Amino acid sequence: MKRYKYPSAKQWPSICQRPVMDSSSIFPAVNAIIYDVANNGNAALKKYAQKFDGIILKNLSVTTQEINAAIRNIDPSLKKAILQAKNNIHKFHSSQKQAIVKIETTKGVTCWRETRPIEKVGLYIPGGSAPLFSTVLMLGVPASIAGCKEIVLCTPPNKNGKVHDAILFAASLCGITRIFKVGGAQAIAAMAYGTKTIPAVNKIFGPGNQYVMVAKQILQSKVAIDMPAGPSEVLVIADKTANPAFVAADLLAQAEHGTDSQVVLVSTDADIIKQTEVAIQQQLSLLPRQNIAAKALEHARIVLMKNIKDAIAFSNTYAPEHLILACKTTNALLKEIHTAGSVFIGNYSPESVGDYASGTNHTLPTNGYATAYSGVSLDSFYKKITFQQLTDEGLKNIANTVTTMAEAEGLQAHSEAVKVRLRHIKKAK
Ligand code: HSO
Ligand code: ZN
Repeated sequence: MKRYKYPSAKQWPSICQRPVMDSSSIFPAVNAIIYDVANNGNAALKKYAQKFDGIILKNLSVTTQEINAAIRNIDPSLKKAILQAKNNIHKFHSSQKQAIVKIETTKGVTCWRETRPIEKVGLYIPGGSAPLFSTVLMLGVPASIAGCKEIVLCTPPNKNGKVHDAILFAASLCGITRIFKVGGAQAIAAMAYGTKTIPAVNKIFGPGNQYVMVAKQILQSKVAIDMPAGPSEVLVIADKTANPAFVAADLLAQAEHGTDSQVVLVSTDADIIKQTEVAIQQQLSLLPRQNIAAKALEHARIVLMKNIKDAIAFSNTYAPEHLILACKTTNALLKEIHTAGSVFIGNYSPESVGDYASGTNHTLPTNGYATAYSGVSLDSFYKKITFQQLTDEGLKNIANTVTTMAEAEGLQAHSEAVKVRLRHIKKAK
């Protein structure tokens, strides 16, 4: 862990720096996979399933029988948990629907905006060391509320050629039926270009390893993506009211994601820091993923600050994916938070609840992108179209403004498109 005591504001940016990930070395490999999938479609996907997942696949699609078996086989208590999480995520994301507001900007000139679902979306769900079926809900629920016509899901199969029951159950809850046993950069390429089996989509969502991230980055000229991604992060602000055992647990929850997880503790109280460090050591030894968490903690940062105001300002500089406020919070303090993906307020709001079940989305901007990006929401699955309608009166009211500006830009035809109508209106009267 790296420890800092009362760093000056000048030092904050360097403390806040994320490790620079140089992915240039894997670009050639990812480009080759993309090229192969674009040209050889399913055959390339089956070749990579054998190479990377160790399985010979006859069929890339998950069958209805497989989905039904997963629904039958899933552990009843897990089923119940997924159902409650899905309901909360559904409630919160449904509340994001917006009414159409028509505005008369000038008399007779009416403007408004309407949303339309992105027609085809692709969801990528990593397999790997932890099958993230919670991410199926986080992406599938808003996609289905938005009304996306085609929702495609790609996820790598295990060694037996199977997809985790919970992934299939969560997908079925969201009405997703087009599920493919394809992982890695090849899955992103398949959803971008389409193959005989897998439809090409308009936007790709979801986390993944470096190969997946690089593939999304490369294919951005062909398909929209949710957001650039980096390792997951948490920043906890703790004052003397914090509970060190809770803070330690939250830091470890983040650390167990991966050895590259970013863990930051900012506190105004040296005792709380000390007690949290002790609690981390006690709790760490009990965790099944302690090796991963311990590695992540090696580059964790602990910052002692003079006051909460500085702690919040530091957090705004860091722009954390998750911000936990283990401190006395007031509305005035919340207003000071300008930059974060998702905020957890008070001692009883661990990040884990947002990761799974409170209702908010867990697909959030990392790597400082919270400065300009928002997490996935209902909006992420919509396009917004603006409309305008003018009456003859409206056109007369705005004509002079448009013709004056058009002519000053040297665009006479723009001006004429207005004037021809004005002459027509005059004649008709
Ligand atoms: N904390 C992760 C989401 C997640 N956690 C999934 C557990 N499962 C990124 O926000
Ligand atoms: Zn998590």
